[in-house]
Amino acid sequence: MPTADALFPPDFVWGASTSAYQIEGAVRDEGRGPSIWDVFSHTPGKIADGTDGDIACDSYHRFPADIALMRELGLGAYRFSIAWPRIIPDGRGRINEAGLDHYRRLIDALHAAGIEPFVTLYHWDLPQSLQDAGGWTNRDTASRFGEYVHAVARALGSGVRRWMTINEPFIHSVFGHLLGIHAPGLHGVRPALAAGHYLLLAHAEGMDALRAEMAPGDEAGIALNLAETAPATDRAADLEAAEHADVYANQWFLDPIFRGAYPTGLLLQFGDEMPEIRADDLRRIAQPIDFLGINHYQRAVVRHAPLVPPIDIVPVTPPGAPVTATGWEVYPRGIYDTLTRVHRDYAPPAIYITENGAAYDDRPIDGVIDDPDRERFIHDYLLASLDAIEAGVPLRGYFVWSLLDNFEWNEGYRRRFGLVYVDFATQERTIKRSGRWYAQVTRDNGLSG
Ligand code: IFM
Repeated sequence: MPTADALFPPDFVWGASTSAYQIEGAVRDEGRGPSIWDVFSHTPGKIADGTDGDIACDSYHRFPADIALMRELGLGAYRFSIAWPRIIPDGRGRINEAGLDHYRRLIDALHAAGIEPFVTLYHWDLPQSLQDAGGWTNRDTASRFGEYVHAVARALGSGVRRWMTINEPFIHSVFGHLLGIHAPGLHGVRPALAAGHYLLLAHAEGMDALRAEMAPGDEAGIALNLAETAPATDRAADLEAAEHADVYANQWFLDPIFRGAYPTGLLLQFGDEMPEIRADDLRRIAQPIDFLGINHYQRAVVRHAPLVPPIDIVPVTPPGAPVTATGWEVYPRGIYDTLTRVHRDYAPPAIYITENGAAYDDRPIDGVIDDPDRERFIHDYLLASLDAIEAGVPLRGYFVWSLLDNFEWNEGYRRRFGLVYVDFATQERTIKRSGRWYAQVTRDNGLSG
């Protein structure tokens, strides 16, 4: 790729990300209880290609081979999530030692390969029994999360130095509880706002539990999906729509975590539909974090749409803009805008890009997966990230979504985000051309000319 040398700071962390339900499979192995995603994916009509995560990448059994691939990619870190229903199958009470043992083996194997585990504690796979009691619309779920985090941190803490409490509370609240396109499939403003608040409270419970168990120097934070917003046109209504969209897409979770308050724009519109917020909630949610994980894919270009409740805003793709296979706009400058804005307005002590990447319609030809679009995508987003570092953003690492092609939620297996191609019929893995290229990036600590 023709470019001048663009090198990252010496300690920069190069990684790739996955999540439990998307790759593990083995949904009935070694005492795992059912999760909301087992139930949802087995409900007819919910997943675009009619699939589920029962087998996925079978990474529960194949993690040694996956770690060998990580070594080939030169990864310094691997971000994965722990499946809550493997640890506390019923959501409360009994701890399943076999589940903990699995992650002990995974973490030990990562260390043996010289790869640092970055552990997410919740990536949307709630134990179904907690859903039966109201799930994230029930305040009690946050306390159950605290118990789970205590158990995990106590058992696995000696092998983990970087923790994330929750992945993308925005997507879980909106896709899962407002639009109904993700588990648990609820539809409503009230469930979505309740989920948002109780996920934030769970983050606070998780931070308390981690602080109680962590060793000095260990770090904990949260992973938020963030996207700068922009108006589709310069019409006043669209300008206003972009400002409102920023409240939902960014401020909804950033403000409570960094300022201890919900944004006024959210309260003005939805104050009456918020769940009960108790006196101490926001103070606890705003406790210091050691780093912010940012998942970034695309900016949010929006237009005013008076007939689209509840927020009268729709996302649009700018005419002629390049898009990925998911239809998401490729706009590398967006990662710079997001990083510099978060740094300016919220000043987290450190930031990791915990997810960035793109789905393309990869196909093996003679055993080779040639994916220049993904390579270009990551290259350009990395250059823009480097600009952000040069502008003073404390960006400490970058994780590609994803290590492997995997179960892309309601899209099933038809969206391939991996650096590694997975043939789901045989479970054969093949490093894509972008993966080979990323290995060079990790070796060079950046982009060489
Ligand atoms: O696959 C998801 C992941 O689980 C959360 N962030 C976005 C990815 C791509 O959609």
